[in-house]
Amino acid sequence: MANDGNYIVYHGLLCPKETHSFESFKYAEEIKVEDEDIFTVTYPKSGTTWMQEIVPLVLNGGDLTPVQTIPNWDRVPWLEETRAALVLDRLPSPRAMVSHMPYHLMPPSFFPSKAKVIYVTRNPKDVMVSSFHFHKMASFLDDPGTFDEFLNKFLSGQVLFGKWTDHVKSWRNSDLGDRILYITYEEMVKDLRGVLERLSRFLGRDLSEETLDRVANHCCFSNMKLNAMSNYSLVPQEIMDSSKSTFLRKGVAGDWKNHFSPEQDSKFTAVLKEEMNGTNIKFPWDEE
Ligand code: PPS
Repeated sequence: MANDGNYIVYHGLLCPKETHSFESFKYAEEIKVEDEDIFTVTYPKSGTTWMQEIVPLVLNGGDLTPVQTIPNWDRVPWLEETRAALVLDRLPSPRAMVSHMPYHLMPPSFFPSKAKVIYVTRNPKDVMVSSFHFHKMASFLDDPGTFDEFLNKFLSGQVLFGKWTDHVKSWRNSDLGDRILYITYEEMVKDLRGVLERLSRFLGRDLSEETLDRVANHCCFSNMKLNAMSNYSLVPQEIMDSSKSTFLRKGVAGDWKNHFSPEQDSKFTAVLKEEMNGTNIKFPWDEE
């Protein structure tokens, strides 16, 4: 591990010092994963906050109390962040956590356990756009530079948690069998109700039609944007400047089309195609 300005470097991955430390990674490595644990794993900007809202509601049968009273980072904490050591022991069972870790860097006790994983993937072009705006509003991250400069950093993996392709390939090639459920952000945008049904089956919860409707309604973008426990308005303005961009910014699929030039699109598509070559991993946005 090394220090690099705003970041620490963990196994070659850039992570913000604001929320991560050498101790927090050691804590994550040494955690005793329980069979009942549920991890939502994402490459940053793929739907983490959305799942921090959804998973507790699916687990508790749609009781809104935790999502209305506990900030998302304590309600469903990040495995690798500094707050984990403070809140993990207080989580109700089953424990729900989020993580940006690639597969091979999960805690050793995760692999032989029966813990479940929800892996959310998002069109990397939209991930990059979301991340670009996030870097503008988050004072604890380096300035992203121009859009073109940030695009090059994204493609070369000089961004938070490394290359998108490495992350996705690591989790898509996992040997977790029915311990892992793959969901895309785009499916959630298109049919949140359908995703909730899949999720509740995966998590062994039998939710009524009325509960599914209530959870879907609570977790729509416009309602989450109003929830102070989830919209990051509790974070001081000097750390996240909402006058530059809001954390829950647009919440749509395909915003990249408003940002990419035809040349940037061709380059991005070519690099990703090359890196995903031979993997048999197909996404709905590949055909766009
Ligand atoms: S982070 O920093 O990794 O935790 O970010 P993450 O939460 O993974 O991603 C942030 C993007 O998710 C969008 N988001 C939503 N979209 C639709 N509906 C709901 N309910 C929702 N909640 C969060 C959020 O707006 C960010 O995407 P952009 O494109 O920037 O709007």
